[in-house]
Amino acid sequence: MSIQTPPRAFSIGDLRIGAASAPTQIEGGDVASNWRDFADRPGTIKDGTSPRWATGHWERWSEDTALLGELGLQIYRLGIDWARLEPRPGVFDEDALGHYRQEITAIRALGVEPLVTLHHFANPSWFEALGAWEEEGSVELWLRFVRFAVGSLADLVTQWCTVNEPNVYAGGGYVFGQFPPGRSGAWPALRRVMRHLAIAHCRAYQLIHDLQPGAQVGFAHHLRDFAPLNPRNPAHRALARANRYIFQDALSDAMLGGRFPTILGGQPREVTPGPHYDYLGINYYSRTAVSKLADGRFPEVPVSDLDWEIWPNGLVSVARDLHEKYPGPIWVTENGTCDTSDSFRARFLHDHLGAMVGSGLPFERYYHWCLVDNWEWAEGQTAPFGLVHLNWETHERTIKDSGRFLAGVIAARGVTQELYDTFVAGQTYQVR
Ligand code: IFM
Repeated sequence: MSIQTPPRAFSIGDLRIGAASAPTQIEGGDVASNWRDFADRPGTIKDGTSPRWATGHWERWSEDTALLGELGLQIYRLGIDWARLEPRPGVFDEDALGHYRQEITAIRALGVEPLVTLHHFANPSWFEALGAWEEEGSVELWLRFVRFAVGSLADLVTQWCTVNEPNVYAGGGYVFGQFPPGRSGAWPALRRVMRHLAIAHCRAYQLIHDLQPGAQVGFAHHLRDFAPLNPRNPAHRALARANRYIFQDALSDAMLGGRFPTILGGQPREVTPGPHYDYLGINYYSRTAVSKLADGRFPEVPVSDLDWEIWPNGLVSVARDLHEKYPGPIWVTENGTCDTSDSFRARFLHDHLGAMVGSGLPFERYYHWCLVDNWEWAEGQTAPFGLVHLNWETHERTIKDSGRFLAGVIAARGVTQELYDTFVAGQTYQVR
């Protein structure tokens, strides 16, 4: 199967374009979180780095805000750090809140619309010590933070993303051992963590609407395009369906439809079935070729520097499947690629945007992951996804060609022949 190449030049219509980020990956500082503590354990992070350094955004936030303006981005997804805002149970840091208020005010002053994420993989250390999302009481503890955050920012923010990628968080931490708390094969724990995150989203959806009736609320669901490695092999086909259900579809039913299947422990008393979203948030990166209960990929396909298949058609197919069951506006809350030399990112952007606008689906927004190269969790500083290059020594930021390309697309409201010839025509994907 090959990538269906979109036309060289195309209009993006009303699609709004921006970038996304997460506090732990950019801010830096000695914040007492599960990720700081995990990174302190030898051997957990590929290059031994820590979120203590990240990109220095906490000090350089106004430089990064200026970059949003320079690139002409229309929307920006940023997170606020629970661990920073609630360093001790029930005690909120008003200075940190003031810092975020200043940043969000500056973002809005540029005409850029903020979408704020309330949980992006990071927990306060005190919450982690209580057993984190494995415990039923986790939901109430997090909702206390949500009440504080939304109540304190409601005059500046109306668009909220409750939870980022609950499946990746739970899988990374409890099955694959790459995320805190670093456990492997802990399937019963995985189930509890997913259940509690799903309840947390549904309850936050309700709570935010109670606090701010006009809010737009959703979550960022990591969706993969699962395909049988050998489509003629019935076991591969069955496993592709099973993987897909365990990884993403069961959570879609719980978090979008408010219907908790048995695999997630059945219907909780506190959640009423019915829609729990105002937009469909999709984080899409790649396709998985299935021959067993683990990630795999097809041979001889275009790949990123992390060896993830580049498969733009998959973005449309996961969005179509989700939208058929849960109709609504589609916001691509993340899409991007690890490209160390920026030698194929413009083509990646061209091909994904082209697939979206040619699909006939109601894609309203596209948040590129990410703005500035950032700290990529267990990969540390080794996996650059940014539109803007970061010098890790000096923290100097330099816009890449792919950033210039995306800026041009936003300004021209599409890919023009000139943009294509300047940025895309000379780029090819590596095939492995
Ligand atoms: O960096 C991450 C992000 O935090 C969540 N989604 C995937 C990105 C790339 O791995």
